[in-house]
Amino acid sequence: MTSIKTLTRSTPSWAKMDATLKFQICHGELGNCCWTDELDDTNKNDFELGNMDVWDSQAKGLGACEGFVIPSNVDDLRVYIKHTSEDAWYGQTIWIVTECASLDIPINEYIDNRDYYEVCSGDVSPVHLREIVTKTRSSPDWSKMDDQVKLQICNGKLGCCCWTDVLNNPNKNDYELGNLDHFDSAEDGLGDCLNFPFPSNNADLRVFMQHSGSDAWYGEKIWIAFQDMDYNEMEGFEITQAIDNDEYKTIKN
Ligand SMILES: [Ca+2]
Ligand SMILES: [Ca+2]
Ligand SMILES: [Ca+2]
Ligand SMILES: [Ca+2]
Repeated sequence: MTSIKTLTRSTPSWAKMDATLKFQICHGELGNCCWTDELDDTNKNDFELGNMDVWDSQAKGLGACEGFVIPSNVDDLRVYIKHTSEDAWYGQTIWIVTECASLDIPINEYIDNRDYYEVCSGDVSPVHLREIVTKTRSSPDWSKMDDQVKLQICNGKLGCCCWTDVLNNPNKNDYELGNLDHFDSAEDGLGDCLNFPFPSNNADLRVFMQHSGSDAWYGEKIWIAFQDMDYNEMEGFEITQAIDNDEYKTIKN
């Protein structure tokens, strides 16, 4: 291995960071891994909006990953990122570069708060998302909503995420007091989450919600169903707080 390259997203404004990342690269048997040091280019303000940074030396923190042997026919490369502070980083792509190859991995989620994740490289043996069900609280009165929410659903790996469109049944007044609403099609707004692959029915799901508009929603629970699941098998997540305006909130992390 000769270098790692990182491309920081150009939006949103908080995508940049003034902190560092550490990478762990593994393949083959358990423990066949290298760690970088903290990636930090002392001659440059790194991880800035829209910028590519190249980590190709000990001085920049490549550490034990410099010269780490990655066979050209490797089919199980695993990449982990350790975040080291409280300044979130939202990358667009990372590259793992060897003398004869460059593997690019898209990043579809930000990392923050010293989290450590395996990076999603897309090799899931999938089950597919088919339905989302929401339950609105029956009280207080303002729990109901005529505005819009979208969900982001991720599995345990950094960037293995889909976004729904606005979840809305075209022929129904959704999110009314005490009601269950079912979203199971493109028309209902499942967006990229419709048929999105997850590694298993009991994947380590992480669920986030984005609200828009000024009519708050106070849900009670959200269920997510994969292919052929019946209602009783759906994985449910309690909602513990209302969401309003342009808030983005964690339902389960
Ligand atoms: Ca910076
Ligand atoms: Ca930031
Ligand atoms: Ca409301
Ligand atoms: Ca409504």
